[in-house]
Amino acid sequence: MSCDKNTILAPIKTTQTPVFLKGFILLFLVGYSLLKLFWFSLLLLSKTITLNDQKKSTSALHEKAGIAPPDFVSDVVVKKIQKFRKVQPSAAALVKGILAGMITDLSRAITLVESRNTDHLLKANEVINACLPHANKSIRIGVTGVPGVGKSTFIEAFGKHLTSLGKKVAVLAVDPSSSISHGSILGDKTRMEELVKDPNAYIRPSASGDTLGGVARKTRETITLCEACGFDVIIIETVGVGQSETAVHSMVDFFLLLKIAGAGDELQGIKRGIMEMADAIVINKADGDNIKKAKLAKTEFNRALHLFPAKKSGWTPTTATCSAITHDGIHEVWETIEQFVKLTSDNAYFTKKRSEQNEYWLIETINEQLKLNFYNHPEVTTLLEANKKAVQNDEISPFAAAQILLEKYFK
Ligand SMILES: Nc1nc2c(ncn2[C@@H]2O[C@H](COP(=O)(O)OP(=O)(O)OP(=O)(O)O)[C@@H](O)[C@H]2O)c(=O)[nH]1
Ligand SMILES: [Mg+2]
Repeated sequence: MSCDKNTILAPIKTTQTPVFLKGFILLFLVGYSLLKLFWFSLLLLSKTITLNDQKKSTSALHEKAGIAPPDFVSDVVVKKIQKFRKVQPSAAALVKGILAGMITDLSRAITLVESRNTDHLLKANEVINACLPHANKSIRIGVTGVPGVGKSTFIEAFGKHLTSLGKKVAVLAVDPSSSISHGSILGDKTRMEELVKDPNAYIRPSASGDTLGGVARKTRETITLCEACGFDVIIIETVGVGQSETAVHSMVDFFLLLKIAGAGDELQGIKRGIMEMADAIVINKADGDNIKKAKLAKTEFNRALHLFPAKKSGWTPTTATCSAITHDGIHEVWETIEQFVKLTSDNAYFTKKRSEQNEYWLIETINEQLKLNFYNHPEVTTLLEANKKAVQNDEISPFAAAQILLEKYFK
C-alpha cells in the first residue's frame, strides 16, 4: 500500500494548538489550583478553631460563661441576701435572737460552739454564759439502741406526738462516726421528714469532732442553747454501740433503750451496763406478725430488770412495746416520762442529778483539755516516741517514762 507524504502531514497541521490557547489553559490550571489551595486553607483554619474551642470547654481551667439569673430574681434582693450572709452578729445580738426563739440565731450559735477557731469559741462561751440563766427548763431524753432498731423513726413519731401536744422539740445526735461517714446524718434527715417540716421542731445532726469527748461537750452546750431558745423537750439520739451512750447518759434526765424482739438473744445480747442505765426499755417494731414476739420480749426484759439494784432516783425502770410506724404505744412512752419527771421532781432527784452532771462535765472538760494539750506539746511528742521505744525494749519502766514526760510537760 502506497502512502502520500502530504496526506499524512495534513491532519497533523490542522490539530496543532495555537500558542495563546496553550497559555490560556496553563493560566486556567494555575488559577484553579490556587483557588483549591485557598479553599483548603480556609477549611483547615475553621477546623482548628472548633478543635481549640472543644479543648477549652473540656479543660478544667476553662471557665464556663455561667447562667444568667432569671428575670424574676431581683438584684436588690440578691445583694441584700449576700450582705446578710456576710454580717457576723455580735454575741449580744445572738443571745437576744436565741431568747426570742429565733432558729437562725440558734443555728449560728451552735456553729460557733462547733467551731475550732479560738475567736469563735470565745464568742460561743460568751453566748452560752448569757444563755445559762434561761436554760434548764426542758426535759432531756436520751434514745439509744443498736443500728437499725428504729431510733430515728421512733423519734419522728414521738416528736410529732409532742408537737401535737404543743411542745417544742429539739433533736440532737451524738455519733462521732457520722462526722466521718455522714451516713447517719443523711439517714436521719430522710427518716424524720415530717418532723423536719414541723415549725415546732428543730433537728441538728451530730457535731463533728475527732473525739467522743469533744462531740459530747459540744452537744451538751447545744442543749443549753436549745433550752434558752424555748425548747421544752430535747431528744438526743445515740448509737448503742461503743461509749457514746455513757456520755449521753450523763447529759440527760431520762434514758430510753430501744430494742427489737425476735433477735433470739433477748438477755445475752444486751450489754449489762446499758441495761443498768435505762429508765425504760421499749421494744420497737411491735406491729404485724411481730406483736406477739414483742410482748414476749417485754416480759423477759421486765424479769431481767428486776435483777438490777434499785435506782438512786427511786424510779423503777419500765418496759413497753411500741411501733414507730403505726404509732401504737408512742403516747404511752411520753406518759411514762411524765411520771418519771413527777416522781423525781417530788423527791428532788431531778435537780440533784443535773447538778451532779454539771460537776461531771467540769471534770470531763478539764480531762479532755489536759489530754489534748499534753499530746500536742511539741517537746512531749518527740520525747514520747523515744520513750515508747525504750519501754518496748525494757530499757525503762512505763511508770518512770510517764514521770519523765509529765515532768517535761509541767515544767
Ligand atoms: N415494721 C417496723 N419497721 C420500723 C419501725 N421503726 C423503724 N422501722 C424500720 O427500721 C429501719 C431502721 O430504722 P431507723 O429509724 O433508721 O433506725 P435507727 O436505729 O435510727 O438506725 P441508725 O441511725 O442507723 O442507728 C427502717 O427501715 C425503718 O423503716 C417500726 O416500728 N416497725
Ligand atoms: Mg438513726
